[in-house]
Amino acid sequence: ASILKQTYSQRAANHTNPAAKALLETIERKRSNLCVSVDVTQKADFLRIIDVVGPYICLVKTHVDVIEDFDYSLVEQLQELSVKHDFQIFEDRKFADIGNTVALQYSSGVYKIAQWSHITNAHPVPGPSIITGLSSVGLPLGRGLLLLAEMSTKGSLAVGSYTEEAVRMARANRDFVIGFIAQRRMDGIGLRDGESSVGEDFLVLTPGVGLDVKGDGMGQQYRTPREVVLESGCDVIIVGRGIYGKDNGANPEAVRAQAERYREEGWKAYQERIGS
Ligand code: S5P
Repeated sequence: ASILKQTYSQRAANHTNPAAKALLETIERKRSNLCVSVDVTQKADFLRIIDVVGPYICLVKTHVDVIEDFDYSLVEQLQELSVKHDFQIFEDRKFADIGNTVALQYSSGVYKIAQWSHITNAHPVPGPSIITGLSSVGLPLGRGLLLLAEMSTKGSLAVGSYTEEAVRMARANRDFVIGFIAQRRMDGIGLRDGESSVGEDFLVLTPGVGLDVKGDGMGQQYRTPREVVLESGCDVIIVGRGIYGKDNGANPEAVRAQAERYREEGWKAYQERIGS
């Protein structure tokens, strides 16, 4: 059957990369295609939000470099929560440098991202060498990479032939590149004469998801879970401020209610897509 009609657990069998498999299995087990993006600057807010949304999500997306009181114990507490609530971890690092530099940024420094983040992402702008650099660190650890093939922002330059080249880079590195940050399915994009995308199953994780507002006044553009999952065929919805709000998730019951709401909307759209 077409990928669009396959269940997440059927699709887990299409993958050999451990991070892709684990994400798909987690989605099915928890009946959640919701990833929460926790973009807050204080450790206490970060951990409280994750503990509240944990039961409703398959994946936590972090920007670890915005946390002001970061120390490595934060990583240990995040890992404990990921076991407690059964979710995967995605550091949204958006690597964009030469292979040697990104390998250092991924493995070393204060954050040692490769040690704890199952999934990370990269801009394709440097070309295939960025994958060579990151995979030298991540592949032996069973990690997976997403390429930013498109962006959610107004005026994004990641369109047309740039997006096509991103998909070609992924096709050439299917052991490590598990999918895309994009706004729609990438199946068949950038195929050259004689090439086919049969047997390909890239995951599409999609930010710019919100039910109540259309934008944020700084270029972000929001679409609904239904538009993203049902109409555009994406696999995971990424929601930040729509869930933790304007007050860094100060009201846990409000955060919990939003997580439940987005989980439900995302899952309904998926069920409608596969026709169950
Ligand atoms: O195209 C993109 C790619 C990403 S990873 N647009 C995005 O918004 N993101 C990230 O998703 C962004 O860095 C932020 O962490 C999250 C969206 O947050 P929200 O509060 O607007 O839902």
